[in-house]
Amino acid sequence: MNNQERETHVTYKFPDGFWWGSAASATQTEGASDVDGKGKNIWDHWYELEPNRFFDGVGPEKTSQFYYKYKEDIALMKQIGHNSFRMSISWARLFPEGTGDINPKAVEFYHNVIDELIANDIEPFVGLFHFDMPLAMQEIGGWESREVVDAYVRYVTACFEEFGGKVKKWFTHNEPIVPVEGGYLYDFHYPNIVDFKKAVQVAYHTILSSAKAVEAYRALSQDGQIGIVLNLTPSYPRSQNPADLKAARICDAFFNRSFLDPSVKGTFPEDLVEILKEKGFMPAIAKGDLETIKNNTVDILGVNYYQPRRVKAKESMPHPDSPFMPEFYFDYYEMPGRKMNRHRGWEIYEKGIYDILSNLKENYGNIECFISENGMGVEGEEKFRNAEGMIEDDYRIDFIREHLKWVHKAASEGSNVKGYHLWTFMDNWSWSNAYKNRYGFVSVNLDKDGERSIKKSGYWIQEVSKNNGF
Ligand code: BGP
Repeated sequence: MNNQERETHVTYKFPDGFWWGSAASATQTEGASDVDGKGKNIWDHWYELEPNRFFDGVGPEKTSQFYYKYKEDIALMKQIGHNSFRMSISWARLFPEGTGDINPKAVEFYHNVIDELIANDIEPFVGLFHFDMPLAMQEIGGWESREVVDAYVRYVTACFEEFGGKVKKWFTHNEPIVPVEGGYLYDFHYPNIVDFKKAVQVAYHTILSSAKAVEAYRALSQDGQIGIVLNLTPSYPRSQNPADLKAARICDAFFNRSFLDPSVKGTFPEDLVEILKEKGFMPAIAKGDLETIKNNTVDILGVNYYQPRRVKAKESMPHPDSPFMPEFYFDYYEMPGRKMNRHRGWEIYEKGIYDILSNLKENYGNIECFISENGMGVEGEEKFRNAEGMIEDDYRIDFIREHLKWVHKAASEGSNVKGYHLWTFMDNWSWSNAYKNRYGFVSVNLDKDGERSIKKSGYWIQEVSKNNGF
């Protein structure tokens, strides 16, 4: 091998046409939260109510200003070799009241962004709901309300009609379990309710809304694919003893199969349904719903993977007055020697990504999928900026590379995995951590009007995408 061959020698070669890119969401990047007719969403509202619940008191208006800088940002995506990018449409920008008249300025903005991506050979992957319920819809009950499901279907249908000629990859929801957990169980998203029964209704309506979106999309016979993005957290038992195994299985039912089964198979996990029935937590299900869910499973699955769950059998019973939680059935434990991203408090377990892909291959018909988020949030990255002004984020390169090795292994064993998107393209505002942890291939300097600069990982992924491997 001569030197040049050695430099471009690719050990981990990915399937042809592999999607390389990153993901972001409207509320976390656009800014312009009250201009050009955008309506308020729950984040704008919650920030007005309780700014102290947000890290450093920084709210969603202070984002990376993608609304104004999208051309510059898309040029950077192109520069670092992206052939795809997942964005989301803000429902409250398109329909300020959630329903009713469409906002022409928003239509124009999203056309401009989509056109700019396509002109740069970057395939737009478009999400329709990324945690940002329009306030007007929350005021009539949010996902607890059937009316909101209907309004969502009108909103997504308008998106398909308006943008479907250009967008060929749609996603009904991003991590739909997170608004359930945050908003209705663990108090980290608005409306900050703690009520398991409501949480189940919200989860159920979200699942139904996704199936109805798939149905609406197919009715238009557009030649694209529609999917959902789920955050999957493999549940590993502490030991092989039956009590630990059972605990891990129930945890998996609550946090993974709850959304995965209906989205991909059109059915609900029996063990979970049994618990809901036994405890009197079954949601209200209208006639015809279950057929809608059964008949409208997704074409493609986005997998967000950050961390596993380490599970053991329940050791002590909760206080009888404490509100019902999934954790009534299991405890978490800290696996000795585990690797941690201490900034975010999440375990790093690269093989988890392989286990998910293997599970999809074995148990979910090897559905077409891609890694739609994976990433490492790090505090204080400025200290890694070198004399030339580049952040040397070697830890992020290691993180991505080690995960990609497992994705590669899964692909070589027949997994139908088609791409890898990092969370996220550029440092952005996070729901409760604002700018504490930085995730991007590109840094955003908030003190210098959001000045962008490509990090070392951005140059690294440029090579990886060019070589379709590393
Ligand atoms: C996922 C979300 C993203 C993003 C990411 C990082 O759950 O889809 O929107 O925020 O997690 O998490 P965080 O911002 O909380 O560190």
